Amino acid sequence: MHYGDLTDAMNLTRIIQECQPDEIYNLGAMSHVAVSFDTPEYVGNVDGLGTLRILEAVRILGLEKKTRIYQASTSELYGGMPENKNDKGFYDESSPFYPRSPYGVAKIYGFWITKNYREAYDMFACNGILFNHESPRRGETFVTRKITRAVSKIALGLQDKFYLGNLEAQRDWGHAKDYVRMMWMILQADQPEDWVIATGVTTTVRDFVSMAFNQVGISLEFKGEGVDEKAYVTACSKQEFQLAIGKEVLSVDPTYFRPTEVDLLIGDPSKAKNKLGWVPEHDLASELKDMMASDVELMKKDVTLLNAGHEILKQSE
Ligand code: F7E
Repeated sequence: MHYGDLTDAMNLTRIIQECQPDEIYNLGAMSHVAVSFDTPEYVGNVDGLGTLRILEAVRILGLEKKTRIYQASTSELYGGMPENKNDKGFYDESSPFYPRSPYGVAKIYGFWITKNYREAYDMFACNGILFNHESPRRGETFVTRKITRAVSKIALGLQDKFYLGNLEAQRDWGHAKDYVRMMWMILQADQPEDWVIATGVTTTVRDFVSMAFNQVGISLEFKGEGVDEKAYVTACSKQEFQLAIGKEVLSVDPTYFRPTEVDLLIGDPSKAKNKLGWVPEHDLASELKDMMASDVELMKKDVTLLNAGHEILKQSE
């Protein structure tokens, strides 16, 4: 393990010189789209110029022929512009870009500088244009994990309700396990190229919420529109997770709206499937099952701690 910093070219160059790596996976970034509006310069430095620093270190160390580089590119490059989808209604490797956040703009620099170094210096440098990928390890402020954590807490009686921003947004959510395997496959390919990794299915945030509650046997109905939309419990089928029928569990909070939103993303992974033989093992349902099972277990530990706390309080009274 080495201490690294994408804003420090000397540090990166020294680490790469010491390690003489066969492969570099640049997954380093400030990756939260909403936060990038608050820290645009930092994001440009880390996500954009940080990519250049790695490429340039490999080049000046004379490792162009030894070190293969994977750049974590993103579906945020497309910005969800409907007119830029292909004939089949998907974004693919030839769809034009139109980023809608400082994060997307910084990542577009990372994309092009990777492609440029590949062409200019004949380096094995590739972009994986990954659509959203989730798992139980997803950061707690990204929408999927925020939902699975909140739903688990609400089902266990640890929390009353929760708040989200744009429920209409649609994302192509895949499982991180499948996507990370594909990152590795990209660097084992015969030629350096850019690849779209996606499931080809898109789902609204609202439907993701319903699916997460369904995992604990709770059905919902949504009422109201825009900032007034709310979700209420309509049925509970599991003995373990019983809530009052009609209970309000979700409201919209405009704090979570973004200055510019990416409304809909859906990717076409045909190239990765046909050329590299990538076969994803998960769909959204199995991914959600994984995330909910993990968060329910995690939150049950909170219940145990809470009960132990109550017991101590009772004894001290
Ligand atoms: O938002 C909406 C939000 O923050 C998804 C990153 O890994 O994937 C990720 O970017 C959608 C957006 O991910 C809340 O407005 C509603 O439309 O989970 P997210 P993202 O912005 O799609 C791409 C591929 C990356 O490259 C990024 O690094 O959900 N949404 N309510 C909300 N989002 C959040 N975070 N929190 C809410 O309360």
